Amino acid sequence: MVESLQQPATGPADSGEIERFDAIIIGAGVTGLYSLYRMRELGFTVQAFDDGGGVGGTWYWNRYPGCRFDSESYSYGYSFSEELLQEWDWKEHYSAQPENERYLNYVADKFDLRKHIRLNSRVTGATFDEEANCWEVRLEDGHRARGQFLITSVGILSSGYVPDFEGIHDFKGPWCHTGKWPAEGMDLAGKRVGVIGTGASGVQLITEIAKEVGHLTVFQRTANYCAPLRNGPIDDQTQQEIKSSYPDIFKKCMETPGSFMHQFDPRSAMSVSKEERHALYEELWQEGGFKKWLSNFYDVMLPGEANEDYAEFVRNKIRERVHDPVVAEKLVPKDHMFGSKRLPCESGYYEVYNQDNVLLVDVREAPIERITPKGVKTIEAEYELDVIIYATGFDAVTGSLAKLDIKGIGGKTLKDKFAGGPRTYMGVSSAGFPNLFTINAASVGNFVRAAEPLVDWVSEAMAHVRDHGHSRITATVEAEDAWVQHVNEDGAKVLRTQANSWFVGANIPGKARVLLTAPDTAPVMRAKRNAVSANGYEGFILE
Ligand code: N01
Repeated sequence: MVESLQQPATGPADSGEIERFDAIIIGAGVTGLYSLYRMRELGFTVQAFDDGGGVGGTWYWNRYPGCRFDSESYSYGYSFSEELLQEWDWKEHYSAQPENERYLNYVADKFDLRKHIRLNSRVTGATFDEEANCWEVRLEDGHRARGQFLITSVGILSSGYVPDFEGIHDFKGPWCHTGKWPAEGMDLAGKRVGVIGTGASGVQLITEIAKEVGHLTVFQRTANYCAPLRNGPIDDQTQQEIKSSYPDIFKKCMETPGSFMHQFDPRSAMSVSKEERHALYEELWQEGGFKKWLSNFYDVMLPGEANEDYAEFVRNKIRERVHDPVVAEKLVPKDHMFGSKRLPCESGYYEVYNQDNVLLVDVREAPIERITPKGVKTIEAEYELDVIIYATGFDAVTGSLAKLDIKGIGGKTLKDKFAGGPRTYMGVSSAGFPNLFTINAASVGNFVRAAEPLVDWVSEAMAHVRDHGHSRITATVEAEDAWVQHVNEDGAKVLRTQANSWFVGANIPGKARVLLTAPDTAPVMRAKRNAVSANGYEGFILE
């Protein structure tokens, strides 16, 4: 496997002494950077540890070709600084990884956050000291630090998953996972490349590398509903319009279920004629990004007749673009509802399969048997390859937390506690783990829009603890049980629990199948948290 992102550790030299802070943050990605900023503003001493060689989290590690936003760039930036909003020019409507990484570096510099960040520092464990009421964090290099609060800003999709294929290490050529793409890149020009996985990462990667590889073999287990991203550069006039309308953009985002800029049409798809319905489908199809479904009839994103009607519309769009009808039918999803898995956006994905040097292998029909020294062997054939790329996803939400070896009261581990699925109160606190805030477990949607209010709420809860002279805050068992029951019962009704995907842990063999995030919309989650704090942190014990 290619592993080259690691650079020497930066930060204070390890003197063997235990450093002390008010709060320790694990992760210097989108959420970690804002946590640092916000908590420091509230007067806390803070330190972030990140195992990456740079800041950016997801936007540091996922540097595979084609990686970019599929929410509008200007809806994804931080909103907390008007100066930042006016200074930063997003170059494209759906910005690519290099620019996103630059943006997060710019934020780290502008707000002087780097002095609180220790890079190349993998946290290997954290234990709650019950007498001192603080967390002790251990790093791979032996370094230790203590803080009253521990904040896991480790991202929901950061623990890469490579299937345990027999013979995986026998392969003679280079191979890597999309989420750990080497900084110096992979030499794919003219090579025979195999890509396993066709989720959002695979779709972006395949489209981009098909332009340079010698031959591409795509191993697909499940076809996805992909739709055109319609990216483009932002011209000067649009740039000015964006900058003058940020309050409006963010207000819109705060009102929608997933914190995106788009609001559903309040009509039911089936309440209008087929002509009218399809006229809106077609009109939205020409628009960028998620607008195609998030500005659509509201019931397109609910299980039922409208959902299937729109699914067939998308299937036909796929059929129109792929020349070979047999290949087209393989690319048409038929085994899950539209929107029940994450919907990838693409920029020429289906046309890739019209290239003579591209082969689609259906590994549901003929599963992968093993990896061989020469390539990939399915039960039907062996495919000889120079490079293998695993676009096989992530052990979402709980995967990264489990790796941290977090020990709470009585030495109990978070990993064991979460073995049957996350047991939290509102995704942020878990009984028996005082002063730990798991702020990676936000609702899904536009990540920055969801993360900012969540970090604000957690930071204010920490200030409340400090200002009232408490030493601990932790969820009660009752509040946690009620939350888990809510996630299970109401989660069963939402579209994203209707298919097997990372949303429910079903992509990882042996992982419990439960909704890993809140079933609530973003406005409902914010209202719930605000009601909890307004009621004196109802559901928490303050000691
Ligand atoms: O991962 P995935 P991803 N044999 O889990 C296949 C975000 N994201 O990295 O569907 C063969 O979606 C698996 O097949 P199946 C976004 O939230 C955002 O692509 O399980 N195949 C699937 O095709 C997204 O949802 C952007 O049958 C195997 C693929 O691997 C999330 O990250 C861009 C297999 C994994 O798809 C994860 O996306 C990229 C096996 N044993 C990602 N195991 C943006 O645009 C797995 N697969 C912002």
